[in-house]
Amino acid sequence: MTKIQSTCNYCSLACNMDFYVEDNKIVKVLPTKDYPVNKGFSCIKGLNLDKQNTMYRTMKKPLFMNGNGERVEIEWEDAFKMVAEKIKNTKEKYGPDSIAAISTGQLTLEEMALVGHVFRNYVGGNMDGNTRLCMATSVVAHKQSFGFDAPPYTLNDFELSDTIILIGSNPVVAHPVVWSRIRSNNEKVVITIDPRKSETAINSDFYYGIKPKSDLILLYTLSNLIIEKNWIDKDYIDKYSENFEGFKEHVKKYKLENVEELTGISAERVLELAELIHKGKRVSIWWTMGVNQGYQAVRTAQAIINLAVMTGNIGRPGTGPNSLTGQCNAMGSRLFSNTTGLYGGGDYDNEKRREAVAQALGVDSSIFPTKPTLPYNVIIEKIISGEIKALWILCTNPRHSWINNTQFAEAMKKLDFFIVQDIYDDTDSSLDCDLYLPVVSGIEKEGTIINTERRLSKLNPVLKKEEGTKNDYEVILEIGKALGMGKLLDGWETPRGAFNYMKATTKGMPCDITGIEYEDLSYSKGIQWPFPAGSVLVDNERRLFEENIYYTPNGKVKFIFEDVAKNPLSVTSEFPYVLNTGRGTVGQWHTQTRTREIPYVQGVISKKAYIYISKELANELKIKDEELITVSSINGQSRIFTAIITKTLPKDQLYAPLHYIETNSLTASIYDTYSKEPSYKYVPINISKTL
Ligand SMILES: Nc1nc2c(c(=O)[nH]1)N[C@H]1C(S)=C(S)[C@@H](COP(=O)(O)OP(=O)(O)OC[C@H]3O[C@@H](n4cnc5c(=O)[nH]c(N)nc54)[C@H](O)[C@@H]3O)O[C@H]1N2
Ligand SMILES: Nc1nc2c(c(=O)[nH]1)N[C@H]1C(S)=C(S)[C@@H](COP(=O)(O)OP(=O)(O)OC[C@H]3O[C@@H](n4cnc5c(=O)[nH]c(N)nc54)[C@H](O)[C@@H]3O)O[C@H]1N2
Ligand code: SF4
Ligand SMILES: [Mo]
Repeated sequence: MTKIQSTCNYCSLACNMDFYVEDNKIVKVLPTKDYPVNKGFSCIKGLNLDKQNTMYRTMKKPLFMNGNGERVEIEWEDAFKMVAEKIKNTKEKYGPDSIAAISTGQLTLEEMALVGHVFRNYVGGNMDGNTRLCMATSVVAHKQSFGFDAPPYTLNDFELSDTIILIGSNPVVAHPVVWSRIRSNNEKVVITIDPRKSETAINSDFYYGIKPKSDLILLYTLSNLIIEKNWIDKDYIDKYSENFEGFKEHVKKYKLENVEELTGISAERVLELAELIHKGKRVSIWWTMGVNQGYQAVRTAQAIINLAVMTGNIGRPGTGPNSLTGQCNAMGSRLFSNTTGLYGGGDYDNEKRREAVAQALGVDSSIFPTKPTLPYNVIIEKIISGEIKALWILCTNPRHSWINNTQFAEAMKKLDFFIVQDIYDDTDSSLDCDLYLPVVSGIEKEGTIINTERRLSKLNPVLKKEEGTKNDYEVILEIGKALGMGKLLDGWETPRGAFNYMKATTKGMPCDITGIEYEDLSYSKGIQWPFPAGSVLVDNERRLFEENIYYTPNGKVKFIFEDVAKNPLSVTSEFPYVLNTGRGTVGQWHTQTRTREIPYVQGVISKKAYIYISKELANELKIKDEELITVSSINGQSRIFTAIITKTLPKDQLYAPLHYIETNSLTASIYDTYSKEPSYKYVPINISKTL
């Protein structure tokens, strides 16, 4: 029996697991004992990583949808040629803007880099990632405030904090290993701010039930109060930040008198929260999708950053304004997918940066686009308007996960050519595509993953893949060859080569990893960026900004703020309730393509879409537990759900897990102004008994 250490490629913690393998079969999976992230623990998804492509085995060969609407198997060579021809012909006829690709935060760093090279650098098409649905808000907030997309913390800050504030974050369900670390000792205060009494809220010391999407008002009021009480760290503000005076003036209008009406939290309780922050010696504030997915999300994330900075809770152990990522390699996608920014961070319109990246890759800088890609929502809109004709999606399932997902169904119909690269041929997106490219799952491939605390770890092939099957890297490389990239693919032949290119692009950047050898990542404890050449690893837990120098031109962190805007969609008399959406259970992963293979999960979860409704509303409308109800959305769609009565919701709110396709049929096309991240968590709806 051989023990192979690899990385869990579900959530952004990227736990390490030991796979015991005999005769190319996994006999046992155990969490790696001394890995700094999970320290011998894991959740049910990690323990069941062996169950992928077993019950729903994908094809070995591509499937082409012929003129009669039948899917026929074709040879790989023909598929590569077909993709290349379609891309070239469409580009010739309609220009490079007529083709698009959507990638993901769940591929490896090397796969992302290669597809960016093929599709953005060479083809010149638009390419965004599903990270837009998830992390775009944090990216923009970090870039503007810190000068670089740099989550400052190390996971050990959870243990080191004496006061932990979770805003729009439900780690009990979404980051279970983190939750066990939060609760590893009872000496700290855990505070949760969420419109519903989530699994995390129930287990917290303090819970603040906030009106949906009113966090910005709460944070500004809290800041004003803390400034008035002089509970700020004046020395830190003076030395290391910019525009505090502007912020101080700005928040003056956010007064305790109005806070209850606007946020649902009483003045006394806001004062209590301010006192808890003031009393804490090491306060950390963690946010996830309840903040990122909103119409004014970037400014909300920045209000958290402002609060941490002005109270001196940054750059020290156990502190920080800390954004938790979602998908295993969201951080890799943010730095190396070549979509919204250039490889290694930095902007497309920065000529110096284009030159530096060109030098690292040994190419002429003219191959790089000079502007960022069109964002996801614009790509979909342009497919519908007929301007984008061909789409290639990799490792994402937007027919289910895209906001207002019937819009994606409409887009699919409009496309001249739709390519899906997935481990399953029966996802909601792959079922109706023109060309399905089957790939093996994470346990049969290699590469690098960067987790939420900037830690690089290695995905190692646990099993040898079957002959005739292909992994993502091979498929993308072959498409590049078929497109005629020739010498432009020199050095890209293997994931190791791609890693070395990417490493070179980071030289001198905040995320410098020039000191990391690809080989050294295997069987290691992972390495957090930055790690420039010549670095010596002294500690496995490193946080940023310990020297209080930021990545902005003047080295100071910026206070950024604006007036609270009105939600573009509010409840009306016709749609009087708010639908909130998010994760349902630890065992269910997004669109459930993978977790449907875990028998323990299948044994306990609902097979049909369900929605939580408060006891009060159910009583008023005479809805019984487990009765079917029809939910109609302001977006014009209605769907049937099983009603589950709960005590965790206020009367006027309902909650539906995103794991069922019905949920996103109801969400509405609203995005944050700066990040274009969808506002998944607020939809005006109405409900009725299903007749
Ligand atoms: N089991 C499981 N784990 C996962 C995933 C999964 O699919 N399944 N997905 C992974 C991914 S990609 C991600 S991004 C993370 C997401 O991790 P989380 O963001 O923690 O999960 P969500 O359930 O989307 O949302 C968190 C909370 O935000 C709250 N919320 C909604 N609106 C508001 C608001 O206006 N204000 C505040 N303060 N809170 C609000 C919701 O009620 C919810 O409890 O989970 C990761 N982990
Ligand atoms: N209503 C609502 N909607 C949401 C959210 C919400 O909170 N509320 N959250 C949003 C967020 S944060 C996220 S991250 C998105 C997630 O949305 P998606 O990315 O669409 O969801 P997944 O189910 O993770 O899709 C991943 C796909 O990749 C395939 N796959 C797995 N491994 C591999 C591989 O190695 N290679 C390839 N090529 N394919 C592979 C899987 O079979 C699956 O089809 O959903 C978003 N949608
Ligand atoms: S907590 Fe996340 S990374 Fe760890 S085993 Fe579970 S899904 Fe995998
Ligand atoms: Mo996500």
